[in-house]
Amino acid sequence: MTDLSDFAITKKWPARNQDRLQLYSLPTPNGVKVSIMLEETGLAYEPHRVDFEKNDQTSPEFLSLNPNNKIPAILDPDGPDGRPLALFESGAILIYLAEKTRQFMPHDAAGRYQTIQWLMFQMGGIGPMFGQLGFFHKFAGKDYEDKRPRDRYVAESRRLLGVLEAHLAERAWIMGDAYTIADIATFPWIRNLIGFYGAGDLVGIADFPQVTRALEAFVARPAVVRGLGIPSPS
Ligand SMILES: N[C@@H](CCC(=O)N[C@@H](CS)C(=O)NCC(=O)O)C(=O)O
Repeated sequence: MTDLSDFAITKKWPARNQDRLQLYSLPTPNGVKVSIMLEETGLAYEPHRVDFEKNDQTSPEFLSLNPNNKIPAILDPDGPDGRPLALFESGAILIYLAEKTRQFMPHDAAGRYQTIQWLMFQMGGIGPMFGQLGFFHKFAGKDYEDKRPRDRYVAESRRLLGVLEAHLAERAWIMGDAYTIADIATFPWIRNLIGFYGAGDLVGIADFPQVTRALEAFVARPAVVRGLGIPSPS
């Protein structure tokens, strides 16, 4: 049996089943990418809630796995060569899980690189830009008198939505007929922009019907419905 006790994170979040992949997360747009992926693949795993209200993400145990104090992170007892693997950064985790299970990533080389390209588009563009828009529209930044930072992120978010809109005009999903980790990375952020951030009108979401059409298909998937609530409050 694999022994995960060498990993300090298991002192704070004990692994009940040492053979299962351990997920440390919270249902935020970055966190649910991994819970949705795990639900889609059917891999057995144990979710652990990292409570931001208790600053769990800056605890020494969490930092031992991710020095960047951000969820999601995983610890897989059955990593490459059968050895445990700890990983942070949602994009890296999605690629790892896709390759481990051979699911949600095309098997041909060109399709694989194009999927990674759209995953990077989310990681480097949609996530950071929408996140800044959330700060200036919904959180502390909304009280700033100077609206230029907010407007900058509105414009950039609209531009990114336009890129996605044009791409989806001829495709069911980002990679065409195949539903992939690029969709699993992207649609939680679109949902968050419209829902939690309440920024749909601000970015003119009605101008992006292909994006909202694909979002509706995404949130209708049973694994997505489950993943959006994991880890649940204890
Ligand atoms: N690039 C990282 C971003 C992760 C991230 O920003 N996580 C947020 C929640 S969505 C977080 O953990 N924030 C806690 C903090 O900054 O203290 C990834 O995709 O995994």
